[in-house]
Amino acid sequence: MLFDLFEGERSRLTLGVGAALLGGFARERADELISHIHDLSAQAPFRHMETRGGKRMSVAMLNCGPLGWVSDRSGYRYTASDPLTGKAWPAFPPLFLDLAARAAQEMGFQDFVPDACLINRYQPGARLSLHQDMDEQDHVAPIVSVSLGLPATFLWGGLHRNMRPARHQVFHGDVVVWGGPSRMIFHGVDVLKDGFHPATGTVRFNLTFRKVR
Ligand code: MD3
Ligand code: FE
Repeated sequence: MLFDLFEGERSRLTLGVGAALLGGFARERADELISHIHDLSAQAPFRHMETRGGKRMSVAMLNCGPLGWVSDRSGYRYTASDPLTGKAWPAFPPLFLDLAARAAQEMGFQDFVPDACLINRYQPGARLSLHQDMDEQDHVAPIVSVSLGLPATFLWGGLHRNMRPARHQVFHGDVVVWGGPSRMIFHGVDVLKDGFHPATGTVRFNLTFRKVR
């Protein structure tokens, strides 16, 4: 595949004002990140949340940090405890905070301290339809995302849902930072293709670090 030629290179791709894909930024810590994901999932299991309309999301999720994003028939919100276990979401592994701050800094956002990290797990066939992230009170702070395992296609739309999205491949260890005017862009992830990645097997993980409050 043509993309494999470039997979080993570190590169920055500007997606919009305040938004860029930092190729390979998390690569050298990827194994540690994945091992933390496995530990976290023993404390707060991956689950398929329901949308307000009662549909089961194809992406499985869990959270770590002070706040976690949840969705059910009453809608979307951030909570301090896991509705499944009643316990606080597991704490941030220090590496998570460190990596998120370094990636934000790379894009000029100083002192990024997220209070939530949503961990998405995509199995083949899973997708995330076009949406805006607007459940956070802070619309100024950036969001930092880390891709692990199988490659995926990001959909990068506009400020209106009806704009046809651009498509960007993301690979194991890639980081996307978006803030400023790009914070409210419609985005999503295309249907995950079958595959095998030595670090994650048959899945893709994505971490999104957010400042909610
Ligand atoms: C922002 N997750 O959890 S994050 C989400 O790969 C979410 O799991 C996706 O969207 C995932 O809310 C994508 C990275 C991303 C990609 C494209 C964007 C964030 C974006 C385009 C515009 C704004
Ligand atoms: Fe999103």
